[in-house]
Amino acid sequence: MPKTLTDEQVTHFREDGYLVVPNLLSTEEVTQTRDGFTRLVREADEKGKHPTGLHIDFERAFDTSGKTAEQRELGLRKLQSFAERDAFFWSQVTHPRIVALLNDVLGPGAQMLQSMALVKPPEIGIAKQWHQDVAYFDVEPKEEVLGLWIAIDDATLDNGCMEVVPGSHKLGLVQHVQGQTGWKLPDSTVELYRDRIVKLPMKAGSALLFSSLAFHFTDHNRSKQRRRALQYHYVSARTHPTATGGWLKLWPLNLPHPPLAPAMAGR
Ligand SMILES: O=C(O)CCC(=O)C(=O)O
Repeated sequence: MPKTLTDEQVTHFREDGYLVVPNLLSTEEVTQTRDGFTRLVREADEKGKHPTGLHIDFERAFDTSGKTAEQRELGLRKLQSFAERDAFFWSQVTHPRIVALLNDVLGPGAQMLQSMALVKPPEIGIAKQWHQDVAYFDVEPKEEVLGLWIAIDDATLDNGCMEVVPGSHKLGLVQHVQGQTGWKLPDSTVELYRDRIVKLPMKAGSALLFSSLAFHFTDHNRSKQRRRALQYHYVSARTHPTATGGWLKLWPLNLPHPPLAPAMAGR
């Protein structure tokens, strides 16, 4: 497969643990993705229960009762496990442009570990504390897990753009503690790296390819605009769940249909 990234880009990814990929999605693809989020929220009930079983969470400060689907979308916090159930998003996860990118950093045969969309509603979208994504994933080798975070709105300093600590992926998995939104690094760890933090505002359609060992954070949304982003996690062909990760599913990217779409269930 021809290379998509330059040698300099691959070196940046390996040394710093992340790489910004400008314009990974076209304007039209960004619009289609936003429409996909709207469709999934409208297919779900008031509590966010979707017929296919994908997960929809609303921001804690948002009360869904008595709201129309259109109003509920403005309180959306997270969609999870949707690409493996939905044809539009499965075709995005497995798009040749993305597979070529993965090939450059993970080698051939990458698999999808997880699909998420993270939506910070205007003004009430809370911060995701500093963490390493592998704190959530019982897989090995941890060095061969990466996230592809794609901005679906302009991600700015006011609405919660990504922030990273370059080189932190070389520390391996460090201790986490439970925080308001799941695992987080202890404050004392974050303080050690505070002066190395890089903030990464990005245009809609641009992406952050990052090691799942990289320390990262997104702040509260203090703006009046939503901040929608996709986050797909991929692993190399040889990555496997550990003894405690038996529940994890790894999806090969050459499957022509979303593996958990209702019509496929039970096959
Ligand atoms: O998009 C965000 O707000 C942060 C996402 C993130 O770091 C995560 O869910 O692991």
